[in-house]
Amino acid sequence: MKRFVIGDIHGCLSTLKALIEKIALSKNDQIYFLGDYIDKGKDGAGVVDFVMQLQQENYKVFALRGNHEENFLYAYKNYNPKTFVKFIRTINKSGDLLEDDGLPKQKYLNFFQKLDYFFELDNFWLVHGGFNVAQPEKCFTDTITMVEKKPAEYHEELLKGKTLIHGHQIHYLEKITTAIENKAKIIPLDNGCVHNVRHKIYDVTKIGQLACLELNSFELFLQKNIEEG
Ligand SMILES: [Mn+2]
Repeated sequence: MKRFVIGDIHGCLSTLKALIEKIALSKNDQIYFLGDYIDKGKDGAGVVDFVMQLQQENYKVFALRGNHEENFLYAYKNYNPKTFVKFIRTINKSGDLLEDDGLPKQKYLNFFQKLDYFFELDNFWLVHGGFNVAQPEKCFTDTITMVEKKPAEYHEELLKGKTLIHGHQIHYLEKITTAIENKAKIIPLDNGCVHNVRHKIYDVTKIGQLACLELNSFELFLQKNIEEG
């Protein structure tokens, strides 16, 4: 049994499918997603459909919540017809998550609401952003920090010496591979796969890949962005 952890996908469905092929996922394996399935890229709804399909086909899927799923739910909770549709369709380019009348499709709401904030495994913590280690009493209840924290921080005692694996903040490939080679206590897995053409801050020659770490072998799998258009 292998345990695969996949970073931020942001609507890159073809890239995700290619990565799943590359790792030769079987139904005995576990697959963990670090959140941020939607927005920025062109097919967030398709990514969620694909993850739900894996679940329905009885793959062992463990899905975390990113700030983009959290923000979708927050915007819906504070529903305002004009701003909600503008936020989802125009700003986030995720109109496919909505019905024609502008309300969210129920299947996506259900999926987002069920997403976990973190997983604790034998030797690992998996979380989208990080933990509030500055306030120990809130460390495992501060869900805003779990989806939003940048940069992720470590605390030996609170995190029991287990390795923290997170997404949310784009890291250059070299930073990711170095953390894995050194078995660092914090391992970032977001290489900004959606940004293969331009980015206002990052050098796009060092980002643009969807990363997957297999936890038993510590092998890193990379899939270059293959989205069209
Ligand atoms: Mn994020």
